Amino acid sequence: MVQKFWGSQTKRFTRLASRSKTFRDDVLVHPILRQVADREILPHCAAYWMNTGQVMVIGPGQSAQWLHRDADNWPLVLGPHERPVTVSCMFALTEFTAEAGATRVVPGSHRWDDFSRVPNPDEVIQAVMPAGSALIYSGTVLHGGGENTTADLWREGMHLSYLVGWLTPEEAGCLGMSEEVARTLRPLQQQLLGWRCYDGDMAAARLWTLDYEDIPVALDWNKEASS
Ligand SMILES: O=C(O)CCC(=O)C(=O)O
Repeated sequence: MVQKFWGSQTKRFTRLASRSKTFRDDVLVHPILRQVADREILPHCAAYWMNTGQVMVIGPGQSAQWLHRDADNWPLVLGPHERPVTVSCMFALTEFTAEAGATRVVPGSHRWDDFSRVPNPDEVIQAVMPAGSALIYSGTVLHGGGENTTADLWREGMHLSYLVGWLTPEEAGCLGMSEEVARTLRPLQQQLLGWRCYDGDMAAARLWTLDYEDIPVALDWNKEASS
């Protein structure tokens, strides 16, 4: 099932923060994306972290992916009247044309009263955009990869999403990178990648701790740096 969702003619890979300094220094912490996340999901958590950082390359012959909501991962919090928990961004690394499989989107579907409703064909549009552009959308917007009808064009997209810090992300961001690299990062990067604990407002609202401590404390990062 999940293989069908990923696509038989689609190449995907994760661990972008470990593979690319540009990703971790410029993309992961991009001010525009964080402004969107600060406005949409930060009101509902003490901090958010990375949900996904993936490259999705749709090849010739790939059929359209079924429409879905990123928040489908957390069914109990999914619903039009719930508070948003995740925001996503799809970057066009190559030109997103309709023929090459530009992402299909159903604008306004995050406001539907009935999330089981199937969209009419005329409600589905494609995020046609030049390389270098990006589509930012809420986790409750219906969307999916488009069909690639070209003979030889590969549509290269990069997906970054954030999630409220009290939900489990799709990717185990911290396991995708070595501790050696993680300890050199800024606190914000560490927190987005799961190398910091989630410190809520209440004394008892601490998650993702190690030995009851924040991760850098438990791993003695500062001590080692100053010795
Ligand atoms: O490749 C795309 O345009 C969208 C892919 C997607 O939404 C997903 O795999 O979750």
